[in-house]
Amino acid sequence: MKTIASFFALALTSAILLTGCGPSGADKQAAGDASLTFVPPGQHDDYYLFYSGGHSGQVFVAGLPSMRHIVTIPVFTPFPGKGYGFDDKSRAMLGNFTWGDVHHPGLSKTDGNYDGRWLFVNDNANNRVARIDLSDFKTKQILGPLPNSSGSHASSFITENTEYIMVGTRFSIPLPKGRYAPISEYEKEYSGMLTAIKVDPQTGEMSVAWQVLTPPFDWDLSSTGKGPSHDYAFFTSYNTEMAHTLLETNASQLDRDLGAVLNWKLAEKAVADGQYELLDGVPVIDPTKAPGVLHFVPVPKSPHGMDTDPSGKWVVASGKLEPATTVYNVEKMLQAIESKDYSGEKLGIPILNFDKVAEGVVPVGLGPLHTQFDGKGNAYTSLFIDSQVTKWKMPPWTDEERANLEKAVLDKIDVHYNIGHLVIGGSDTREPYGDWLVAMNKQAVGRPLPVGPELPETSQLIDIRGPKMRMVAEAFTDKEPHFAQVIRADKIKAREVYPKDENKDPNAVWALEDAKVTRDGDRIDVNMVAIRSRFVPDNIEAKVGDTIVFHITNVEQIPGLGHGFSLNEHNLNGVLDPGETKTYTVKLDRPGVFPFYCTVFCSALHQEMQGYLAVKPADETGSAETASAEGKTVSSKP
Ligand code: RUQ
Ligand code: CUA
Repeated sequence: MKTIASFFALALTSAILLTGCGPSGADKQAAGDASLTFVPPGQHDDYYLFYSGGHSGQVFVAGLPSMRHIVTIPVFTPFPGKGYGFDDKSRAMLGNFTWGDVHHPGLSKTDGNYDGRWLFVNDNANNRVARIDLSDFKTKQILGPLPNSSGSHASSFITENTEYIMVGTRFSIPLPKGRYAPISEYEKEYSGMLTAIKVDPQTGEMSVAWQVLTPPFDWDLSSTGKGPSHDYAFFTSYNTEMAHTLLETNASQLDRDLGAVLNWKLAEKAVADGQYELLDGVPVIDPTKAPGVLHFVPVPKSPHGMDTDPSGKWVVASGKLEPATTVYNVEKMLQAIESKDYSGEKLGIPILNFDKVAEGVVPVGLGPLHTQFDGKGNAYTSLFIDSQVTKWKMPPWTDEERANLEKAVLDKIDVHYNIGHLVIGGSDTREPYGDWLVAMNKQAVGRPLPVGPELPETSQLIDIRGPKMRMVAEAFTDKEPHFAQVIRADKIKAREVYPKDENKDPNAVWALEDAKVTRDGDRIDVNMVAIRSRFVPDNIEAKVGDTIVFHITNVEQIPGLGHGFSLNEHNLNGVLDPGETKTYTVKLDRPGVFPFYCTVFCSALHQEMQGYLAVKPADETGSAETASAEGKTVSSKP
């Protein structure tokens, strides 16, 4: 009996499967693939994924392979969630800008590999570069607007030992900035610029080191050398035509544009030898007067990305309007430079002979943009028009492959839809991780749940461990990742609190009895303690016309125990991490009583963490006092 019952049960199950109930084969396959990205609750991802946030002005941090968003790092844009852009320091850093356009994050390197210290990002709109400290995931410096540069698109690309961050200006303008010249004089009066930003090896502090003047091309992307190409940085331009209107057609005339081959060692030497002129305070090298600093190399056609492989022996560039990608042989480039084997010059800059330095042109597909490397001899190129990623074999090629480079194309995979950048962890280092590829796609119609006409961006995770690429997961982000960087999680040592003994802020107060209010003329300094679950002092008096300066110390030393500080109707929201001191300056322009409270859910009595700033009319006599039981008025000079 039992056997018969089992037989019927089995027959029934088979019938259900055959008649199509339950997941389809493709869905089951997808579910199986997704398990590759599964990170159980409470466990950590293997990698950090840092997305540039485009015109959000931020950086998004996700885990890989789960693709889960972990945190947003505000860089060029105020972000109340982290109290960024409200305290005096971050406000000063942002300057008069409230946004930026972040395109290319670049991790700091030592000996050609990521060292986990800093992440640099560019602002294409306002010509700035910022440094994020990876010990606390906070923006510590914003450099710029850079002199003599307008649109820092070709950055942030980091040299092998973080000697420099390379920047190419996207737009050419009359220099120095502030000078007018009619656009009809574009070729003569406008200039492009390549910039080297020096990074202090101890502190990460950035400063503009020197610049190299160029014709008014539009510099697009960059890549730094390593190994045999250590001394070099490479840049593409999409407007060798030097058009200034209707670039869509006018900058697509030539079959080959010119890329730049910059020898930064020789540029350093030129500066040391005094071969420069100061322009807006920066040593600017005229490369026609400093031979060797700059060469051009022809790149087919309207190029975009230019990427150096892990060995530093090959540089790959893609022309958007050419269905192929070109591999340059660094050794041949160096020989050509050495023997001055040129095919001509442009405005005094020698042009390397394409046929002598190009190793081969690989027919990857339509609209190639960017290339990444897996460290196992393979390259992966994003195809904007075909909406695909092509995997292909890097040189050295066999004679058979060389005779027909279609044979070097190994695999293609569809992405949805138009892909821009793609990233493989460590692709720009000596040792790529070579296991995951993230495709960052534009115009992802139909992918997410509908959220209105403007879509989020999609990124798709592709497993590249086997011979065939395999898409395993998809995630969405706010606008708008361009490029990303991936680093092994154990490379980053993130701190959990700011230890009390490392707090060097002269206005920090740690003991409740040291909290105080000090008046000096129209200025009131409040040295305040934030502790679960109160502010000390919590009652403060002032008058209209005063400037009140809050120096608030979160004295907690427990991981994750932040406090906030919001002052009603004064557009102020601070966030203080454990052990942190921040300063907030507020000009008091109207009378009233303004509550302040903690915005971070810090304890069971978080709601009680509040106080009052009572502002008297200006003509009322009496000086600022604190009515708080703790916290005292130390000096009160009327
Ligand atoms: S760009 S989609 Cu701003 Cu990096 Cu190539
Ligand atoms: Cu402190 Cu809520």
